[in-house]
Amino acid sequence: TALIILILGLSLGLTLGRRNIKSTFFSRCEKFKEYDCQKLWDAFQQAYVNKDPCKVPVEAYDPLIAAAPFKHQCNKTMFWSKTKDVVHGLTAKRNDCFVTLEDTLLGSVLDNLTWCGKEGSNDTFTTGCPGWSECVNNPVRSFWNRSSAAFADVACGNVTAMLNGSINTPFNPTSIFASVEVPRFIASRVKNLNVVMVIQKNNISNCTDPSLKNLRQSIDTGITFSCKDVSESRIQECGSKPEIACGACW
Ligand code: C8R
Repeated sequence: TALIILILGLSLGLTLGRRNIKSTFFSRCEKFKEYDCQKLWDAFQQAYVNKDPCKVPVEAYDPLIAAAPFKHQCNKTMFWSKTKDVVHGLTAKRNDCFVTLEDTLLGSVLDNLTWCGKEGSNDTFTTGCPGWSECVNNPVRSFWNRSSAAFADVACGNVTAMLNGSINTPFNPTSIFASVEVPRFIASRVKNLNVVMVIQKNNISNCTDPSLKNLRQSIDTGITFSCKDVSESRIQECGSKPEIACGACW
């Protein structure tokens, strides 16, 4: 009987785990009225299901991206690197000013989730999946690389990026922001890149950091670059004062 209970427990756990990501996907997806969530779930699954979880290239998500294209959000696009919490604390309150990838359908549906498939199975697993750096072509990493590329492709006008002044290299070449998004900013679409350096009490870098010089030098010459050191509390204030105009916040 112990064995039967164990097997029942395992299969129940498996079913629940699976239903979990699917139901999370659907409940988050249904908040976006104009999309067919079943169609998107199918497009999502085909990217990794029945595959070795270390052999899911970024292109595997092309059909998913095609099924949920980003709308143009000129002047509002917000990028970030190592500042997720500050940024989302702000955009939760000021989405009239800034739109992050997590404010779009794809970003919001898959935020904070882990998933992978397995060869010879049509299931979605949420445990035992490769970690971010375990292999490059893992399902989660490829998704964020692919969706970040698509998100950067539609950025235009005034673009904002929040970087972290509490780390050594705020503009880190290995980040998605540096390696995937910035290279896709082209002067015919993006006019200004405005970096907001988030300054906490014990900051160790700011806009004068050498990595910011690299950023300034790596962008297309037609794009105007600016960087401003702004305290974290000031950014939080911006979120709680909806009467302040978007551009006048810092
Ligand atoms: N972007 C990348 N990664 C994202 C993401 C997103 O929108 N949303 C989530 N949840 N993640 P980091 P970065 C997860 O190292 O590498 C876009 C992924 O699991 O602080 O420069 C976004 O448009 C991934 O492991 O920053 C933003 O501009 C970490 O968060 C950059 O790319 C990446 O967080 C941020 O990517």
